[in-house]
Amino acid sequence: MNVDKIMIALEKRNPNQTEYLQAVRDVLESIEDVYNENARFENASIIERLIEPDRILSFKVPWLDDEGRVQINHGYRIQYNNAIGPYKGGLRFHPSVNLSILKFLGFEQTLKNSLTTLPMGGAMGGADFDPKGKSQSELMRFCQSFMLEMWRIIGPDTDVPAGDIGVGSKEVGYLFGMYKKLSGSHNGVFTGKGVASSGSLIRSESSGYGAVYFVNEMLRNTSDSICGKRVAISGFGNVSWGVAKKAVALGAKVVTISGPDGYIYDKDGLDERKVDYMLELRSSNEDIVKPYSYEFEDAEFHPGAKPWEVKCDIAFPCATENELDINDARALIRNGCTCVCEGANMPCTSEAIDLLQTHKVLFAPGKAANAGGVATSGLEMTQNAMKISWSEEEVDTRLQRIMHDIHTLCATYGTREDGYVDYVKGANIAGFLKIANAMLEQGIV
Ligand code: NDP
Ligand code: 2IT
Repeated sequence: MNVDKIMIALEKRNPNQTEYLQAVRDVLESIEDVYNENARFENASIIERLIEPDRILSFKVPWLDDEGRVQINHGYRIQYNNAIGPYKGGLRFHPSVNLSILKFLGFEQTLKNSLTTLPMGGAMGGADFDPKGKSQSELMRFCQSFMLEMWRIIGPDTDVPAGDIGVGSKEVGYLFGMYKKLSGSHNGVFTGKGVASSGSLIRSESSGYGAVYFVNEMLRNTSDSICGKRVAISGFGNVSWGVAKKAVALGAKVVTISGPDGYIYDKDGLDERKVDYMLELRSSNEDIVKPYSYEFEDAEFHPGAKPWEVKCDIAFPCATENELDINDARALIRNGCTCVCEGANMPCTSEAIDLLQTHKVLFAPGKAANAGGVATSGLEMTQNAMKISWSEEEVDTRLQRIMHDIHTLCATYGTREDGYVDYVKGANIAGFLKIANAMLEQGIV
């Protein structure tokens, strides 16, 4: 494989799809050596087949707002790769959604799912719909219209969607309800369902919990732990909340959360009550963190700024892609940060990652660190297929074991001669090899 040659061809076919091209290039650069060591990969054009999604369903989503006006959004489902299991991945509702973002997420998901050790292929979907400020009836009507198109191509053994930005258990509930009505079948076609609808305990917390478990695994290598560390988090959504909840429970001091309007600096650190308040903030459907500073008067609100200027030991970017750039990385290093863990998907730019790694900062890429979310989705699929529900303890124990195993995989393929673990390389190689070997076994399909 010649990375530049592949990238030039890919760019020609997908001009301006910057996020997609960025995600592919980062992976190709990591796996180049391993790929070129095995001629069977090249002979079967594994990489050309892996970077291209299997298929994309694109559809319009017409719906009526509360004033009776017709609104139209664009919906998508990308079935990326099903070499190791049914297509599996989230749905994102956000005005920024486009094919480049969904293809990057689908590609990352494919490698991430491979790392979970569970049999899941990769997929991603969503719509350019903005849930902000919508009424419950509008949300429900939108979800129902979205499902009228997507239900045809999903199923418990073919494609199993879940949530992502703007899609939590409430939206999953509306989507699943319409799927059930159309298909006449109550099966495990969605994960992230409410517990009453046969969802798994801990699924809501799992992406954030998993990221904290992963950090503890990284720190264990140096006989350390997250207890007592100063932690900066971005975002205030599902992943941020799970990270805050577990980090606080394990004795860390969480001093920031953030939103599109700016960040909160809470010098006393979050406690259980404040973590619960994050859920209230989120469910207000407003899109701002500023109200936190009214609720807790000692907390400062910094409008229009990012939390990476605050002194911390560990940073968890948990909001969205490319939110932590090289200047932010410089500020973190200057302030003594020793560990950056991607709770979101690709929140750090490639330049930021290079700089962090050059300074020997422990760096966990999202496809390894936030894999606890989809791994617990996998556990939800297993429970649904077996028609049983595991206890909270059972799910959490399995999640911890999975995060431990992902860490081991990354260390196996990413440890350098000086002992520093390049988790980006480790995750990309381990994720790639499993899929590539499955594709080799299955022939040219
Ligand atoms: P939520 O919708 O619960 O929260 C997302 C947070 O990011 C919100 O604070 C949101 O604010 C903010 N945000 C979203 N888009 C932008 C943007 N373009 N600019 C600035 N801020 C933005 O989503 P999740 O917590 O579920 O997802 C967060 C990240 O974690 C994403 O990268 C997602 O792909 C990833 N992830 C999610 C998993 C899951 O199971 N949910 C699992 C693993 C990773 P607002 O939306 O109000 O603008
Ligand atoms: O990015 C992710 O891993 C998710 N949004 C979760 C996907 C899933 O199928 O649980």
